[in-house]
Amino acid sequence: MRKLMGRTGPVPRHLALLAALGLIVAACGEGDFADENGDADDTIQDDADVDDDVDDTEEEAAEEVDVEDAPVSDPPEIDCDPIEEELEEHTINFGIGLATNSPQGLSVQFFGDYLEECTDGQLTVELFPDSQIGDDLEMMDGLQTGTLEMTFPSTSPIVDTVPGLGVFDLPFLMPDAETADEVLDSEVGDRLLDEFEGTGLKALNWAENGFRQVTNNVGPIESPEDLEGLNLRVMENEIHVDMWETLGASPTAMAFGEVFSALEQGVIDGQENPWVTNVTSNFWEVADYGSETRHVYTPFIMMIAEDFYNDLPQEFQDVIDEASEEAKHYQRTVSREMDEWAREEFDALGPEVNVLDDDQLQEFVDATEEVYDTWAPEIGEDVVDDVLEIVEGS
Ligand code: TK8
Repeated sequence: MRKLMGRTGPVPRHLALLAALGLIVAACGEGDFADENGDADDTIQDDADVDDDVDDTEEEAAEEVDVEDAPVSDPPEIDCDPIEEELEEHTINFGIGLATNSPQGLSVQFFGDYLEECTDGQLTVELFPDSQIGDDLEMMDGLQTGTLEMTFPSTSPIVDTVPGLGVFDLPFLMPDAETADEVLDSEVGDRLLDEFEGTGLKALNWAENGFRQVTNNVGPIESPEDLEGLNLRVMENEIHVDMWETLGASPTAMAFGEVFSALEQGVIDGQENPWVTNVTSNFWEVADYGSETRHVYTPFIMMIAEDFYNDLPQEFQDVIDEASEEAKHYQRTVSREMDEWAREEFDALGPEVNVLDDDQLQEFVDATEEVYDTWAPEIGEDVVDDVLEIVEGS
């Protein structure tokens, strides 16, 4: 038996460019990814309609949570000899699912500052936060079709491209952030990133989404019985669907950008994301309860369009590599610094919060054991074994 160790704020008024870009991305994104990869259709709901998103966001007019009180380190010093040689200038459009003030958003801003400073302003980044121009799969599609240069998806919706990433979707796998680092920065971590080669997507680095917690409008989650019949939004990933069904919930796979309004309209009872997302994407506004279950640790992967990257001069490629390496460390640091603060903030903002103790969590661990046996062959036994070896040795 395994033992347990251990939508969003005021989005800036849409620029014409942004809306246009979003429409192009959405149009190109529709269905393509799922079709190319076979069986994704059944888990993917209707693609977000960008026009609707704009209206929804204005109606929501949620207040942005002030993260200035969060115990967050300043970005590291940028230490480089700026490239003085004049090369072709580029603006890198960088779309993300989360908010500008999330660890993801903060690290992309730092990444942009790094590029700007070290290329003497020749490479700049334009950030499109809050799934404004599409969800993880649509933005990846944008990279593949040349309408977007960079994005930062969770691993879970992209297991059709690299099945080994599904290892991170196994319930209660990761004991803590240090072990996550060991896995991400290991040989198997490198292997998984290398598997993107030739897909049109270049995986630059691992960052972290973090440990996921359940929020809902029915009651506190303390044991699997509390999940009975709960209509929980999950990521577009069949391992997650299976895990929640195994626990007795009624999961609905849905793209991230639709979650806030689905909760607001009562289409779903709950969702699960790290505390920092539950705060910065305003899920506290549409939840009565938050339960610290830490059921899955999800990484993020910083990605750049392969063709765009390959066509850049070596000097620019080197700066992008360095900047993404620095941004990765900063992102992980901030994510961890904000996690506990965000739980307290979520609590202070209204919902009732409960933290499950090890005995309570063990019930969930025992109940989901079979998920490993079901999915290890799909994920790849070698990947699962390599990751378990690191986890068990930690
Ligand atoms: C944002 C997503 C999000 C993920 C989800 O683009 O879908 O719930 O946790 O962070 O990647």
